[in-house]
Parts: sequence; structure tokens; C-alpha cells
Amino acid sequence: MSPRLVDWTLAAAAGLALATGILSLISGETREWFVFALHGMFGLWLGLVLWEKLRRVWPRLAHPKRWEKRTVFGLAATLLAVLALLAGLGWALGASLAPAGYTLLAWHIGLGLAVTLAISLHMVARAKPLRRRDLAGRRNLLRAGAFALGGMALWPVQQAGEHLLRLPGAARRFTGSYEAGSFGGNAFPTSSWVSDHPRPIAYDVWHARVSGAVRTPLDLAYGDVAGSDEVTATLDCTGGFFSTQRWRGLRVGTILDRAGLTSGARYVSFVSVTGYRWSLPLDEARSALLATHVGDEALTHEHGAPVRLVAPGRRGFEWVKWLSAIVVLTAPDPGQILSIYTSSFTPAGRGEGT
Ligand SMILES: Nc1nc2c(c(=O)[nH]1)N[C@H]1C(S)=C(S)[C@@H](COP(=O)(O)O)O[C@H]1N2
Ligand SMILES: [Mo]
Repeated sequence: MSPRLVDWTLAAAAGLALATGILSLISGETREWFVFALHGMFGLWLGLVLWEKLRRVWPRLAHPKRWEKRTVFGLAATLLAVLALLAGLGWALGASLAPAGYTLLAWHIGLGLAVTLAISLHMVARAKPLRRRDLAGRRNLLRAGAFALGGMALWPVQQAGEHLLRLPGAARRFTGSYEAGSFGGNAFPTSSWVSDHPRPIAYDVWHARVSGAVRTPLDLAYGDVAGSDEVTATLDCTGGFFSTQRWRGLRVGTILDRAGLTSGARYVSFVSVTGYRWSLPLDEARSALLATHVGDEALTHEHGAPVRLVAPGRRGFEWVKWLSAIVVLTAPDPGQILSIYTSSFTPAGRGEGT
């Protein structure tokens, strides 16, 4: 492949891997499996083209005397890319490594972000445009096509290989997460988006206000929510574990019916004591659950007691813990994305006050 075509292919594959990688973090429905498949395919494609690039620059790399500043940058970026790919592949196959205390998935995400940032900066600084002659030649184009198809074909091969070799990775959910403590009550892992750790909240002082686009604002007490509605749903953390549980509490729809919606109601926002908040479209919110129990046990503090949101089909970070308010909205709430990063720095999120 012509050098410029290699570089542009690398940039394209990295960009597509980044886009699908980000999308994968908000995908949790079974029908969204293809996001994860595409991410894998783009990653494998990137790996193949990286190999092509390394073959070309190897003679230069082998002679440090011929290195320029560019070479060093390129080498660092290549190393980052290789490590990002290896971490992703290692996670997928089930390697139980955690260098420096971080899972391979965390490394994959961190290195993946770093390398796409490096590539973007590099492109802004010195991208050389593709010319007609970079695309000329049958062999050149055939090779480029073969790498793209090769990436796509390697993905099912990797999946089948995991099963044939009975690697731990074969047991993953379609999201890439590994099972942990399903149907075992509170014994499943606990997780935080940043580091929310509010003080425990007593059942008898807990209350949650229901407000916004409703006819009658409500004030819920624990006894109102600790109902007998049950949902079996899978909490799937983007950190890489999932746990399927029978959750118990009260359907959000019941509360919305009691409050009565006004005509503009379109989203329901769930707000934590820490300020962490997330919203769901109205119909989805109706079938979500305010959970007080997991299995036959009351939720523990770590899992969001007294009341947490259970949002089936949504990723774990959307399952707001330590719920303290429900707000019916007439428009989407873009500020919620920031809220999950800042909540750990509010007094309540740091464990101060009440
Ligand atoms: N208020 C609040 N809710 C939160 C979080 C948080 O940091 N703060 N973390 C989320 C994340 S990232 C996940 S995966 C789940 C984890 O729930 P668990 O600790 O019960 O496993 O809670 C979600 N709800
Ligand atoms: Mo998470």
C-alpha cells in the first residue's frame, strides 16, 4: 500500500474504532450487539494496517541514528496503538491481568483515547493530503481492500476461537462484560462512575420529591416505594462486569400516574443525593423500577440504598443510586452528562452533610 494510503487508513480505522467505542458505552440492548462487533472489526483492521506500516518503517526504526523527531513521535503513537489493541484483545479473550490495579478494559479505554488524541494532533499538524497517485495501482487497492475485509473476517474468527479453545472470554455478554454474582442478592460487585460515596441514608428520613411537568408534586417515603413490583434485569457496568438480578420496588409508571403528567412531559430525570442524575424517555421511564430490594434482601448502602433506579437495557452508569428526586422534563437534559463527573465533588458526594 502507498504510504499515504496506509496513514489515512490508520486514521480512518482509529476514528471508527473511537466512535464505536464511545457508542458501545451507551449501548446495552441486545439489538445493539453490532456496535460491539463493529468496534472489534475496526480494531482488528487497525491492527492489520499497523502491521503494514511497521513493515515499511522497520528499516528506519532499526537504525536509531536515522531517527528524527517525527520518528520518535510516530514510534510512541504506534506503541500506544499496539498496547491499546493488545489490552482490548486481552480483555476479550479473558486474560485476567490488571496492570497497576486497572483492568485491561480500563487500559484499553485509556490507551485508546490517548492514541486517537495523538493521531488527531498529528493529523492537524502535518497531515499530507491523499493524491490520486496514492490510490493508483491495482495491487495497492487490492491490499487496502484485503486489510479492511481481513479485519471484518478476523472478528468472527476470534469469537469462534474463544469458544473452541474454551477461553474465559467466551463467557462474556455481547457487551464484553463478565458475569458476577447473578441472583445472589447484594453480593455482586459495586461500582461508581467517579467516586460518589455519600453517607448512608436512614430509611425513616429518606424521601424523594416528584416534581416538574406533573399536576400534583409528590413526596415519596420509603414505605411508598418498598412495593412488590418485580423486574429481572441485568446491571451491566462499562467497567466490565454484569449481574442479573430480581429487583423489587415500585414501577416508575405507578408514581407518574399518581402525580399525573402535564401535556409537555417527555423525559424523566432521576437525581441522586450526590447530584448525579440521568434521564430516560417517558415510555422507558414508566417501565423502569425504583428498587428497594435485590433478590430477597434490602439493598445495601453500596448498592444505592434506600432506593435506586433499575433501568433495564441501560448500562450500569444510568442506574442512579441513592435516589433523592424525580423530575419530569419537557426536553432532554444535556447537563446530566456533566453531572456524573461532578457529583463526586459535591459535599454529599464526598460524604459530608446529609
Ligand atoms: N449516584 C450514583 N449512582 C450511580 C453511580 C455513581 O457513581 N453515583 N455509579 C453508576 C455505575 S457506573 C454503575 S455500574 C452502577 C453500579 O451499581 P452497583 O454499585 O450497585 O454495582 O451504579 C451507577 N449509579
Ligand atoms: Mo459502571
